[in-house]
This record gives sequence, structure tokens and C-alpha cells, in this order.
Amino acid sequence: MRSEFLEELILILGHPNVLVDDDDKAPYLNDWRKRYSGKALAITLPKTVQEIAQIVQLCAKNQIAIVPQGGHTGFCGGATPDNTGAQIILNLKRMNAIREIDKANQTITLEAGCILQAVQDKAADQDFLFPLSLGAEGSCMIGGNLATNAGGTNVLRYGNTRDLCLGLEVVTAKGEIWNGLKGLRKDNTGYDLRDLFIGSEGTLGIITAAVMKLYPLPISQWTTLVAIDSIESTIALLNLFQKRATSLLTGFEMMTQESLTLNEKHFPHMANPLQGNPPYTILIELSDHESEEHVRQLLETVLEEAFEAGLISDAVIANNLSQANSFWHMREHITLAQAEEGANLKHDITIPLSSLDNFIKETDAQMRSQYPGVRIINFGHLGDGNLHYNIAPPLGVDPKAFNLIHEKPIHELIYAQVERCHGSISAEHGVGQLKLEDLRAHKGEVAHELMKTLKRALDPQNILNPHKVVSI
Ligand code: FAD
Ligand code: 2HG
Ligand code: ZN
Repeated sequence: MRSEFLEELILILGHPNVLVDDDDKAPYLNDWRKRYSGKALAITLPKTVQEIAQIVQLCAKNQIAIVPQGGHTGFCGGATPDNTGAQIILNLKRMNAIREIDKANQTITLEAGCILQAVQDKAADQDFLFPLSLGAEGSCMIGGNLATNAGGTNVLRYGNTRDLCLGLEVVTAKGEIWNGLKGLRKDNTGYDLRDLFIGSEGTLGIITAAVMKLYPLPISQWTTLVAIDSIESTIALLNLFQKRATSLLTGFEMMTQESLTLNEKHFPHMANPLQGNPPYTILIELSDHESEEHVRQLLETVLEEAFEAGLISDAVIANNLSQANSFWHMREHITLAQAEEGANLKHDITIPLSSLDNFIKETDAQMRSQYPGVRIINFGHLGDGNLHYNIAPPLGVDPKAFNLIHEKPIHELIYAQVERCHGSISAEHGVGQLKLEDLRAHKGEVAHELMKTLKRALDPQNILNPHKVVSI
């Protein structure tokens, strides 16, 4: 049966686009964090939506499960197959055409395998901004961004991937093609199918193309790092910028001292330009269509006000693009520093801003008393209430041995605090296989059952990314 199935796959895609040799399959079988690895019957590399529809029909006929895959930069093991060797991977990298840029409508219609950075560049060539931006943008793909509803560093101003999407093309679990590629900003024709597929992590359908929003390219941008003593002051500073700079505020990122110490250990050239290792370093970015002088003046005025109110103790404004980039690199390298340091425990959480101070005080205190010496690598998109509250073992302790014993109780400690503060256990990275059980525990029974009902209705044979997000 397997060889017949593989022969039919080859008939659809051609020999070079069905990988079956171990060496050829290997680069597709592990996740970025090196946490998950699996086996696959074949890696399929389709080029058109019709080919994808045919593959899904063939898999439905043979009850073979499909793991959709983009750049496999996801953090939750969603794009990694299980260990049975019975699943196929459907990687979308060859489906990478930009179908249209509609200047009047300010939209781009593109295929799921487009690399995010290539989309940003293409938009900029036409004087537009495609605002989705994240550390993996050189390798993640728009289909993966949509499937995870990725966030990143511009959510504060432009929203997450869902907010940027107007229309989708999807292959359903039956192998039908749903063409929902309308670039409309209003469309109340019943249930919102687009929003159902966004964030479904390949469990309800395969996203093959999308219509995304574009924005006018800002002409001036100023980036600053500020030193601050407490989260309470950080929230007050955020509120001050929201009031004074309104929609010019495009970035508000937080890094703790411990995060930057780890960064500097692995990337010494990325030392914090602020003196004295402040408890919190905040990266703030303003962008606009007004002149550079106008925006710089606004930034200086708000910073002065913050100094006078005693909210901040130091600030450094980037004087050119290269310095601004170095501030952003410092922020984005924390993930890479953690990867260098070894296995770590990630907690991608959101907390209402009004509870953030209390959350951090309480959780830090419990963590330090129950796990003396642990390093709390806390950083993230503070403007969105999104923390990456990551835990590294005490210095000198083997991360794998530490995680084996402490992973579960540490997750439970943090998620109990998230629950108490009415937050979420997944702000932007999704669920995948990593948080399958956590989701069951924290989503709420009614919501979790509704999710299973939807999965059963849209994928009754359970062939689309089974045992990811929800198990049925
Ligand atoms: P993959 O990892 O290949 O897949 C992710 C999930 O989507 C899987 O479940 C997969 O089955 C499914 N999928 C992929 N393509 C499709 C498709 N076409 N149709 C249906 N399902 C599909 N994430 C953030 O949100 N914010 C960040 O700031 C951020 N920063 C990161 C920084 C680094 C250094 C790294 C390595 C990752 C970061 N991520 C971040 C996580 C990751 O980049 C995002 O989740 C990204 O959206 C995944 O895209 P991908 O193409 O790699 O998807
Ligand atoms: C970021 O904000 C990413 O840099 C990665 O979401 C977060 O490493 C992490 O936990
Ligand atoms: Zn993030």
C-alpha cells in the first residue's frame, strides 16, 4: 500500500518533489529548538494549489496524516511529524509567488511559501510597509505566520498576523479548494471562515495563499533605549508614550538585566549601551510620515517628561540606522543566546497590563524561593502585555537534567499565576504539540469542547496535523 501511495504522490508532483531517502528527508524532521524530531513517510514539495488538493485527496483516500510545514521556525513542534513514520510532510516552500500588488487597495496577494523578509522587501520596493516583523523573518513563511497567527514587534501599532489578513485560499481536509481571496475590509457574510483557519496551526486546512494589508512606508523612525527600575514605572512610561505619541508608537519592548547578561555572555559585542546594568531596559520606537526632526523632537519631549516624573534614569537615542539596528539586534539575540546556553523552558504569556507588575513580583518571588539560583530570562513585547518568561537553570547545572525534574512544576507555577491574573498561556507562539495538555487544562472546558467539535466537523478523518493543538 505504501509503495502504491508513494507512486501516486510521484505521479502528482514528479520524482524530485517527493523525498523518500533518509538524507533528503533529514532537514525537514527537526524543529528549530531541537526539542522535537520525527519520522516521515515522505516530504512533499508541491508548487500549485491544485497539486495540494490532489495530495490531500490521496491522503484522505489512504488515511494518511499530513503535517503542513513552512520555514519550521515554530516553537511548539507544530511542523514536526510524530515518530511513526506514517505521516507525510507537506512543505510549502515551492509555492512562493507574489500573485499581485494592488496599489489602490493597498494589498498584496501572495502564496503561503513566501519568506516573510522577501514580502517586506517586495512591499518596500513599491513604497509600502508590510509590518509583520519577527526574529525568524529570514526563514519563516507567510503560511506559517498565518497558521500560528504570529505576533512579533509591530503588534502594538499594526496588530498580529490575523489583523493584517483580508482573505485566504485554503485546501480543506477533503481536498477541496476554498477561494476566499477577496481583499475586502468589510464582509459580514456569515461565519468568518478566514479567522477560523488563521491560528489553527495546520489542523483545519492548508493555507495556500492570502491577501494581506499594506501600509504607507514611514519616512522617519527613531529608536531609543531607556533604563528603568520597575515594571510599575514601565507601564506608566508606556501609557505616557501612548498618550503623547499615539499611533507613532510602533515598538515597546522590555529586557531584564538577567536577559541582557545572558546575551552578553554569548554575544559580547552586544553589550547594553546603557550604563550600570539597569533592572529593566526598554526599547522604544516611534515611526511616522512627518519629518525626522518632528519625530525626534516629540521623542525628546516625552523622554524629558519621563525624566521629570522620575520614571526613567537614563536614555540613549540611536543616532543613525545602524545604531537603531544594533538596539534591535540586542533585543532579538536573547532567543539566540538562550539557544546557545542550552535547553530552556519557554513561557510565551500575555497578562493584562494592569496586572503585569503584580504577576512579575509574585512569580519572580515564588520562582526564586522554590528554585534558588534559576535565571529568569524575562523579556518581550511589553506594549502588548506579552512576556517571554523563560527559565534557564542555575549556572553550572546541566539544562537537560534540570528540565527533566523541574519542567512540569515550573510550568505549573507560572501558569497558575497566569490563570490568577486572567492571562493566556500562549500569546503568539501557538500550541502545537508542546502545549497540547496545557491547553486542555487552561482553555476552559466549554471552549476546549467547542474546539474539538470544530476539528471533528472540518477534519472528520483527523488527517490534518493530528495531535497538535487538540486531540480528538
Ligand atoms: P512552521 O514552523 O513551519 O509551522 C508552524 C505551524 O503552522 C505548524 O503547526 C505547521 O503545521 C503550520 N503551518 C505552516 N504552514 C502552514 C500552511 N501553509 N497551512 C497550514 N498550516 C501551516 N513568533 C512570534 O509570533 N513572534 C515572534 O516574535 C517570534 N520570534 C521568533 C524568533 C526566532 C529566532 C524564531 C526561531 C522563531 C520566532 N517565532 C516568533 C516563532 C515562529 O517564527 C513563528 O511561529 C512563525 O510564524 C512560524 O512560521 P514558519 O513558516 O516557520 O512555520
Ligand atoms: C521574540 O519575541 C520571540 O523574540 C522569541 O517571540 C521568544 O525566545 C523566545 O522565547
Ligand atoms: Zn515574541
